[in-house]
Amino acid sequence: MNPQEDKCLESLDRKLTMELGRVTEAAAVAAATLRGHGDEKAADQAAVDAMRRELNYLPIDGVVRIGEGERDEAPMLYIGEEVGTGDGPALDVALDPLEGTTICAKNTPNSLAVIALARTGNLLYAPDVYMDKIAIGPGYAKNVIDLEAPASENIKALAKEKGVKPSQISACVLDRPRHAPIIEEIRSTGASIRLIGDGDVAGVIHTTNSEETGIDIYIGTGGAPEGVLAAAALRCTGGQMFGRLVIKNDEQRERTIGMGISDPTQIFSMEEMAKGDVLFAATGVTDGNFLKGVKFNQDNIVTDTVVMRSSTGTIRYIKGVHSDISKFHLKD
Ligand code: VTB
Repeated sequence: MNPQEDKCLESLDRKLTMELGRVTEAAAVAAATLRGHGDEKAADQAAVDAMRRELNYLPIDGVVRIGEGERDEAPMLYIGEEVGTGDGPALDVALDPLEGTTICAKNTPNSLAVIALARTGNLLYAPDVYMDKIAIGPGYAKNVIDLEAPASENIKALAKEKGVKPSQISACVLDRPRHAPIIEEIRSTGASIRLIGDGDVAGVIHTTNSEETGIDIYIGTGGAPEGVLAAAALRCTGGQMFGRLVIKNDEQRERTIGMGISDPTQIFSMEEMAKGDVLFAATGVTDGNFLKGVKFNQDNIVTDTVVMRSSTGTIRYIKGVHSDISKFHLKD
């Protein structure tokens, strides 16, 4: 690429960062119309439809790499679907129109609409399996955390690095029976645990602003696609994250290798999960620790969105006050 072309893409990226916020706003508003209705599928479908519509206005030649599932199981935003107008840079797209479908269905905190973009080949094409994850926010020495070390050691190392007692550290963990040993380990240090029902993309992002969220570290096993999305966000905010796929059988191993991951047992750093310049956007669906949920007012709809870019490290919080609500194509 010659320098002029590069510059052209650079400025396109600048605009794209802002445009991405429109994509997550649309998905979040659609999902929020079904917030608290107890119907995960309907809320997810509404978010998918809205995100896809808005995404296809973007001047990109995008391919969904982290999406709603394999082509045969997800009719829209499936892995491999081409998105955008086709005119523009060739990009990998990672998305989750409704991260935390159960949270949305119950109208509890921290469900989000999320998306990340990177140049083709720069996102980890992770299969829909579990991933062991560990993440902390910015400002700590390199390699304070170690995915292979016991949770108690990670808590103690982080406390030392932060200059506090382990009892002053707070960890975020998905509330799942599989996490019983990790929970016991963490509690043995005196640290506090925030158990979350779903939404580990938000859980990881919360570590980046512990003063606001009260979360210092994320530990546990969640979805691999959500791991890549979280890594993309952390690339922009700073922080450290490591992930390793949990491969349970030969079918998963073959699928993983088929997606281009030659060593399925590899521990990926956040830089390996999301390389190069990364753009990330999220809009709150339900009220959360770092983004408010969508508000439906008499004359407008209000959204709370964060857009970020790794190459500049700029993080923008955008409060959208939408007076023309027809653009959201909401059903009665
Ligand atoms: C997590 C969580 C997601 O999946 O990744 C989780 O962040 C992992 O799967 O919101 P299990 O529910 O099987 O534990 C979600 O809950 C939904 O995709």
